[in-house]
Amino acid sequence: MAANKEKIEERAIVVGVSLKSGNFSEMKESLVELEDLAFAAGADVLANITQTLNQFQAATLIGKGKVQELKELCTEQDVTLVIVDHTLSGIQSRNLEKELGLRVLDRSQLILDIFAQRAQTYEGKLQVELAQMLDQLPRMVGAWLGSLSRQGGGIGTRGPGETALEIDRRIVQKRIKVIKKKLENVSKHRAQHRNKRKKHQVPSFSMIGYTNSGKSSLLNRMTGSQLLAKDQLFATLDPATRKLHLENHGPVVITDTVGFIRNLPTHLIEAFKATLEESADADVLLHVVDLSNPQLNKQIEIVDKLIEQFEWNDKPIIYVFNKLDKSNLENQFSVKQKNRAFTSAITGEGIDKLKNLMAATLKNLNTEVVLYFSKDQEHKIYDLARITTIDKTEKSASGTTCFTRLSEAQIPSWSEYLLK
Ligand SMILES: Nc1nc2c(ncn2[C@@H]2O[C@H](COP(=O)(O)OP(=O)(O)OP(=O)(O)O)[C@@H](O)[C@H]2O)c(=O)[nH]1
Ligand SMILES: [Mg+2]
Repeated sequence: MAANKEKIEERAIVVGVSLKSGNFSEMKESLVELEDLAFAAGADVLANITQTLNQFQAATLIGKGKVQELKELCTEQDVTLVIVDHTLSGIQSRNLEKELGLRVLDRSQLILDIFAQRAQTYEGKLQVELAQMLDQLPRMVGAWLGSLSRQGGGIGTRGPGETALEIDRRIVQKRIKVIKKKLENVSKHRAQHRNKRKKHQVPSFSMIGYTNSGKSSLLNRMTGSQLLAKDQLFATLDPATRKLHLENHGPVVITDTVGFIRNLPTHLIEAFKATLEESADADVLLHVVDLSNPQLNKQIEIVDKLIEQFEWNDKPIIYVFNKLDKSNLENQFSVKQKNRAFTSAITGEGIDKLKNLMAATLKNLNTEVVLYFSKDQEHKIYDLARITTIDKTEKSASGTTCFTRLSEAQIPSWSEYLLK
């Protein structure tokens, strides 16, 4: 994966942990991904170490011996940052940082840092700040208690500590309130935009999928846009909507949005609710999959689970198996999903088939209707042809009958011409 070369400042070591009762290969897969994430954040990953434990250690997550091993490796490699592929409590972060004399991040904090680096828009920046605040809040208690216990704690030290902690917590909570309020306002504005689109009755698609699967590239290829597409995790943060004319249907809009990954921080999901609502509003979801990725089925499973969690599964989903140009046959044969298209955003292969499938999916969503236009209303047929395909027309001396399909949203504005 292409690194953020211009920004590489950190020399990092990544740490994978799992329980003996857990799944070792899953831990390895996740750790490889963590290296990509570290790369995307601008760190050079020099080494990785793993530990399988009977149970996690309350003080440092990993065992004492492992901390020593890690410390030696850090000195040897002149490391500036340690990233642990597991959630760390406030106490654990603090203890590890003390032991190692280095900054220690966990997976969530790393992802949040990437998002903080990428955020461009006012809304994006607010969402990231909210996620970071929400993430920090539960860690604060542990970090404070950790510091007290290190000082010996006991009578007299606890009171002021708790007061200071409460003040800090209140500051963070206050800030959270302020950001939420600001985000609500942005969200309202955005909803108004969407309503406008609804009024125009334009069917909408939303690109979703694992990060780096090629969502932005596909949107660019289909609509001739120039959205940022990059071999980097989480290249896209802010949603973008583009128009497209589907030959067998009419105008539609497609929205590109932030990608997903395994163990997406829950605070991030909460903070990005407004962005995700944009997808929730679409008529059809395009689930873009990197067909060339060895983990493709795992990635589909992760995205499918999120779709379920967001309660989007009542929508039609088209699986778009992208990067066909560099995938092997074995991966292609492993595809089980039925409503699917195989594409390459680079060569353009399969894009027309995808567009046909999109039109057909919309058609299925629509209801067959028969509309009658008297002679003086016939100019309305041009408007009709702009939003849907007219399958058949029958002319008579007094007017024209049209056989077509309309969506639930479209029908009300045509009710006066409706025969059936
Ligand atoms: N070979 C090949 N590469 C592709 C294809 N589609 C996208 N890519 C490459 O994959 C990388 C990621 O593409 P993006 O379009 O940024 O992916 P994305 O899904 O928008 O990623 P995020 O916004 O980071 O979630 C880029 O380097 C693209 O050039 C494809 O069909 N074939
Ligand atoms: Mg993108």
